[in-house]
Amino acid sequence: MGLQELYYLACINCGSKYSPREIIYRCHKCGDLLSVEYEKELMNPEIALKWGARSLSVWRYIELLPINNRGKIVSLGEGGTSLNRCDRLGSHLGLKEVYVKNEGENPTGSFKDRGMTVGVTKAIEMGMKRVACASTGNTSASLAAYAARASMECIVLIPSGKVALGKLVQSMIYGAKVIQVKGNFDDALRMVEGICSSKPIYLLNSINPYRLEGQKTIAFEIWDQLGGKVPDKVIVPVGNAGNISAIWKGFRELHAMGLTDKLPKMIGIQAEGAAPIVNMIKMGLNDIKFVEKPETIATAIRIGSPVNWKKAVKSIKESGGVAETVSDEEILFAQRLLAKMEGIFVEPASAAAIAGLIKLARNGLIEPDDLVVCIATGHGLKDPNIVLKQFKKPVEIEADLSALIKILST
Ligand code: AN7
Repeated sequence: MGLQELYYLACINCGSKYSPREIIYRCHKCGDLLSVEYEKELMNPEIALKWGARSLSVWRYIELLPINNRGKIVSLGEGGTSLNRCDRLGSHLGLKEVYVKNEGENPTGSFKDRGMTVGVTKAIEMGMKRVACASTGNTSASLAAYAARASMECIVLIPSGKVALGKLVQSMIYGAKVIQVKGNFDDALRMVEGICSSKPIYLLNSINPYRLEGQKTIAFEIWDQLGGKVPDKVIVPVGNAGNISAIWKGFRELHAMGLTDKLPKMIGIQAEGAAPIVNMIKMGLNDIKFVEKPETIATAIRIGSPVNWKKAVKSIKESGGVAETVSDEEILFAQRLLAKMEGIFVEPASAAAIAGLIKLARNGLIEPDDLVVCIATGHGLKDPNIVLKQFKKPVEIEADLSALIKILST
């Protein structure tokens, strides 16, 4: 340490500024969310000259990440995920340029790793020994892994019986203390915020602004992978609403640095049974009405009180984007379509972005010439049960060649 930081925390509502050395999750004056802001000298295109020499990853963009000690980064090789051009899917939908950013390629299989590499590094800088989160599964899997990597104690609260098998197994094997709450994600988040404000435990839900800094690198990578271009539209599945806000912040910073003169429209997709943000935007309300009993098969986004709703609504409105819901059936259909047409297997929450693409293309809200990027947030193997339920058991034959020839000819 001993550095003079080139960043600080600012309240998104009243603008109050806070030192990055303070452990704080909400503004002391008005209680609103905080955001990491950088000094003007970093908003400079010359910063990007250093990026080209490094491989594609979260830490390629270290100049714009809020870290003081570069020697103590907790990493598992996160980021650098592929941006797949999907021409078969695109032409099926009448669209010229569709891409899928496959965040399932991250170390624990979701985009959460981008946030946790920064968040857990920050926890160490702050001298914390314990970290905690509430989670629908991916946040806990990721935090458990990074905490193990950093030799920290990890506590995760999950909604009882509502976390996909693969994610539950991950938290267990990485050695986290896993606590099932007889309630939903929103209940678990309330509890974990309570415990972290009264004990020296570092909170790593997306209310923590450092985590979102890691996640904004999705925008930086897309810009890099498109050769310095920015998409027309970016489609993001929305749960607690941190990721869409983080990605928008990334694009805005590229703009502020003079690296692009264009910005994408941000499109947020929620599941019908858990869509407080879409409802608010579509109904033109000024305040959010939380969903008390959120329900969807996409358990990752089964969230009724998204903590980052203000940031997300601002991202969608400021960018000129839209918000849309998709049904569970549309999600499962999109999941199969993407797997069969493009060889990309994503979990249901991520398939919500593809379902949103299909719906909006049909409604004319995505134009044939648009360059669209869908964020596939998590790997399909996280939730194998949802797929097994939809298929019959594969055929079984005797172990001889004639049986094989027979079955292949029918
Ligand atoms: C695959 O793990 O909230 O809107 O606790 O796992 O930033 O919350 C997961 C969220 C999308 C929504 N796709 O992102 C958690 C959790 C997948 C996810 C989201 C999640 P946010």
